[in-house]
Amino acid sequence: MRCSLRGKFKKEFKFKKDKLFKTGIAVVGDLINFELEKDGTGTIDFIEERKNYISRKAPLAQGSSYRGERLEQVIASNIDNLFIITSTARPEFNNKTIDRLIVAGESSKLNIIIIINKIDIGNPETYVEWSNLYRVIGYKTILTSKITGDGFSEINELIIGKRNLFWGQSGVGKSSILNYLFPGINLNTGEISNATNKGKHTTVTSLMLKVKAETYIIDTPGIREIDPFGIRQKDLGHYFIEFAEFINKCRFNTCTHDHEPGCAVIEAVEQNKISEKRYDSYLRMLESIEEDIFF
Ligand SMILES: Nc1nc2c(ncn2[C@@H]2O[C@H](COP(=O)(O)OP(=O)(O)OP(=O)(O)O)[C@@H](O)[C@H]2O)c(=O)[nH]1
Ligand SMILES: [Mg+2]
Ligand SMILES: [Zn+2]
Repeated sequence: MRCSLRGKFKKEFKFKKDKLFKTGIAVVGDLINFELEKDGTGTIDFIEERKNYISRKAPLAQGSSYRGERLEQVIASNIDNLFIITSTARPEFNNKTIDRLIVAGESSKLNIIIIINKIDIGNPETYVEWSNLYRVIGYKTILTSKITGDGFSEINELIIGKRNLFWGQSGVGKSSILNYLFPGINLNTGEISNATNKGKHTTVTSLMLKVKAETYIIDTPGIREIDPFGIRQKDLGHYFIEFAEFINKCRFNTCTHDHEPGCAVIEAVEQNKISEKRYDSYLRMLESIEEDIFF
């Protein structure tokens, strides 16, 4: 049903100086009431409070207002599972992006599942090593390929009775995976650019579909960049879940695990109890928070 928003919502969200606004008034996953108009369209007059939602900083081009301020872009709401989709190659596997998506998911308290797709074209040594890294931390990790059919039965079991969000870079195979699971849905899929090995942003709007009783999937447009929204430097470590057992042992309770003496996280990295690759991601994110005027 095509719906528009009642004017009152737009007023609430109108931009004012010195105030942060969300860009999504009604987003995929929201529960709403609408009034049926004579022309068959609907007018949304009520949006239920969100149980949860996931967001990122809006890309600069559309979200900046002045002096680098970044608005929050809500991706979807009322979600149970966040499937983070990556690929072994074409586009190249990118652990830094996974770690950013994990931070967004953890800060929204979602159940996170990591999918490494296209194992038919990847190097097994590399993708097995990466999947083990995330599995050891505690994340369910699934290796998939639409060519070999690997991994799909596992996804199928996890989605039952849940609202499932599929998120990741363009071209990793989000829409292809959903088409494989539910052949009738016919989502658009696109080629990978031979020049850049990147996706061409085939999916342009998020779409939620009911695929079984009480079971929903959400296909989303591929993202170019992901900066989680609203995360403070001192909180970032909490979203790297394997840091948890060390964080309380740092000498200073304001420790950002960057340079501080007596940091138990740094010590754990030195003793190989925390992966150096994950710690690198952490430091990179910490830096990017610092650079922003608004976190
Ligand atoms: N070799 C191989 N190619 C795959 C696999 N899954 C998807 N692809 C291909 O990857 C390309 C991109 O797939 P899409 O499903 O459009 O990717 P997407 O993540 O939805 O991309 P956006 O909508 O742009 O975000 C297509 O050419 C697919 O055929 C796989 O398991 N193996
Ligand atoms: Mg797509
Ligand atoms: Zn520390």
